[in-house]
Amino acid sequence: MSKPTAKSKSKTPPKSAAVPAPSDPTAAGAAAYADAQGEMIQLIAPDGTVTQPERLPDVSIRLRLYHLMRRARHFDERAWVLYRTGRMGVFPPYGGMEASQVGTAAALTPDDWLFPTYRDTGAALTYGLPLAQTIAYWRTSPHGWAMPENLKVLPFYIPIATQYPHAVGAALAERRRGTRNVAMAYIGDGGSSEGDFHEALNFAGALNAPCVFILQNNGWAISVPTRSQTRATNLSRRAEGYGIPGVRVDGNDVLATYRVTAEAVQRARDGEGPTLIETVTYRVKPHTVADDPSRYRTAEDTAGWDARDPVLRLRAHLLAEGHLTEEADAEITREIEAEFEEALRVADAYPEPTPAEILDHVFAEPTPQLVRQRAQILAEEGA
Ligand SMILES: Cc1ncc(C[n+]2csc(CCOP(=O)(O)OP(=O)(O)O)c2C)c(N)n1
Ligand SMILES: [Mg+2]
Repeated sequence: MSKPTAKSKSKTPPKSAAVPAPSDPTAAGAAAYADAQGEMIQLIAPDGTVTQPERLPDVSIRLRLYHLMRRARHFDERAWVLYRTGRMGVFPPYGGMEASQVGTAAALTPDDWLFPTYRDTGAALTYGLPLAQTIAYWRTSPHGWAMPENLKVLPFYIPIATQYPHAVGAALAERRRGTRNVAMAYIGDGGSSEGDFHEALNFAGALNAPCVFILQNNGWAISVPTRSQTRATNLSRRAEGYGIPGVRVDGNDVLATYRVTAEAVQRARDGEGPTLIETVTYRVKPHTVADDPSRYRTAEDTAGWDARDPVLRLRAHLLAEGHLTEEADAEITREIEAEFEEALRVADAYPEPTPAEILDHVFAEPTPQLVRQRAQILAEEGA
C-alpha cells in the first residue's frame, strides 16, 4: 500500500472530531439524573426506601406493577438471546426503562389508546399486546403487523415523532364521540426536538385534547447525548410553552410513574386537557441489538445505572415491607418463563410469510396500486 501523501492526510479528520470526548457522553444521562433529583417526583429511592408514603399506590397495584415489570424485562432478555441465535429480527431493547413504560401504560384502561414507538415493547405488552404477536412483530413477520381489533394500540412507530399528532387526533375523535377515553403517546428525548412534537402539544393544548404525552428522556438519541441535542435541561418545561402542565418524574421509580400518569389520565378524562410527563431514565442497553455503544460511551457511564435499576428498586421495597417473599418471587419467575415459552411455541408455529403478504394490512381496503402490485408479486413467484 502506498504511503498517504500530506494532502490525503490532511483530508482525514482527526479522530477526536469523529468520536466525542468520553467526558461528554459520560455526563449525559447520569448528570441529568443528578440535576433532576431535586425537581422530579419520586416515591421510592433507588435503595427501595419510601420517600413519599402518602402517595404510594395500594399494595395490590404495587404487586401488579412488579409482575408487569418482571414480565417486560423477561421479554427484553429473551429477545436478545433469540436475536443472537437467529430467531428474532433487529430489536430495540428497553431493559432498565421498565418503570418508565410499565408504570405509564398500566394507568390506562382498555378503552383508551396507546401510541408506542419502536422502543416501547414494554408499554405495549403492559397494555395487552399478546406475547406471540409481539414476538412475530419483531421477527418482521406479517403475523405481527395487524394489531388485534379489540386492542386500541397502534403498531410501533418507527418514524420519530409522527405518533404525537396522531394521538391528538384520536383523543379529539374520542371526545366527539362523547366518551371519556384518553390517548397516550410515547416519544424519546430525541423525538422531542422534532416539529411534530411541538405541533402536537400546541394542537392538544389549544383544543384541550384528552391526551397524555410521555417523553422518555433516556439520555440518548442513538449516539447523541440529550445534552448535545438541546440547551434545555428540563424537558418537561417544554409544556409551559403550550400552556399545559408538565411533570418531571423519576423514570426508574414505577410507583412514581404510575401515580403521576394516573393523575394525568384522570385530568384528561375530566375534560381538563393534556399533560406532558418527562420520565428521567437511562438507555442502559445499546440503541438496538445491532448497535455498539462502546463507540460513543464508556462502560462506567452505564454501570452507575445498575444501582438505579427499576425492577430491583421495587423488589427491595416489596421485600422490606413484607409484601413479597423470595419464594413468591421465584414463583413469578416460573410463571413468566412458562408464559413466554408457550408464546414462543405459538409464534414458531405461524406459517412462513410469503412475499405478497408484505402488502397486506397497509389499508383496510387495498388501493388499486396495491392490488396490481400484489398480482405482480404472485405472478413473479409463480414464474
Ligand atoms: C423522522 C425520523 N428521523 C430520523 C430517524 C432515525 N432515528 C431512528 S432512532 C433515532 C433516535 C431517536 O432518539 P430518541 O427519540 O431519544 O428515542 P430512543 O431511541 O432513545 O428511544 C433516530 C434519529 C427516524 N427513525 N425517523
Ligand atoms: Mg432517547
